[in-house]
Amino acid sequence: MPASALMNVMIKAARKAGRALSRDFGEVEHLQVATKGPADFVSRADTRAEKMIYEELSHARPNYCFLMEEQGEIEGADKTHRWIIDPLDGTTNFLHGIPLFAISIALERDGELVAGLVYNPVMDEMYTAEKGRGAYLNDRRIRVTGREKLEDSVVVTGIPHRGKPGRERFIHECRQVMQTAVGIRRTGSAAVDLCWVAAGRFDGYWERGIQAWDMAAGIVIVREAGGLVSDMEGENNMLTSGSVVAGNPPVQQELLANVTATPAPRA
Ligand code: 2AM
Ligand code: CA
Repeated sequence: MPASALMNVMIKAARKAGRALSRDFGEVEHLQVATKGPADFVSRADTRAEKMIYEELSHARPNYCFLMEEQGEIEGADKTHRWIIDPLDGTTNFLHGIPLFAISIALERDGELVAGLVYNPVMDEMYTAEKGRGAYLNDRRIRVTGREKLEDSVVVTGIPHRGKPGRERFIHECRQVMQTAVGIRRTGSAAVDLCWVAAGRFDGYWERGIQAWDMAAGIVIVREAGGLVSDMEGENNMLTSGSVVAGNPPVQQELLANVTATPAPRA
């Protein structure tokens, strides 16, 4: 299916920012040896990519609202539309020279996620989906896996970062899932995790404590690839609760049941 006018706008913004991020990623390698470290450089790359995306999208759709990782909320005259943007998901990977990071752009209409794009510029993987139109990796239609049981599944998760709450609970959830799943993976980018579920590389994904911009685009992509996405309550409040469970339909259900199976420590 040819990309819609809306998706072409999103793709143009992502490609432009992706070129800049790729260049900066090349630089990071040199900076690894510098005593000061590349953290400031990466944060500048991040901010620059966000500005590029913001400029492209606000030019093409002048009245839409924005929610962005770096600049936060920007109100527009059209309250029915909101872009949700992460210019660099997987910052820690980027900083360490690991080529697993992505640009994430989602569009909400009347509070509902209707379009998502995730672009990993190093692998040149562009994931796109619009509600009712299917999910794509570059020009190829993608679908979630057909595995029916967690015991046959490889699932991916996110580990709470140093200084963040929820470590004990995470270890508890991991122990639960380890008892059944074939294996557990960790990429360091929530956007990549969701897209790799959509593309059938992982059968399921769970994580807590992430932000709306980490997951908004990926949620549309998983759903349009035939998968299910909910929060830890089995509800549709992922963006506000910060928790997410995704997968092909049976594995998503079983993973949700496992992760929430027994009372867990909150620390
Ligand atoms: P980011 O790279 O945009 O911050 C993976 O577990 C998710 O956690 C990623 O989507 C990543 O998004 C986010 N993340 C990385 N470092 C983090 C931190 N220190 N605190 C909270 N979230 C983080
Ligand atoms: Ca992020």
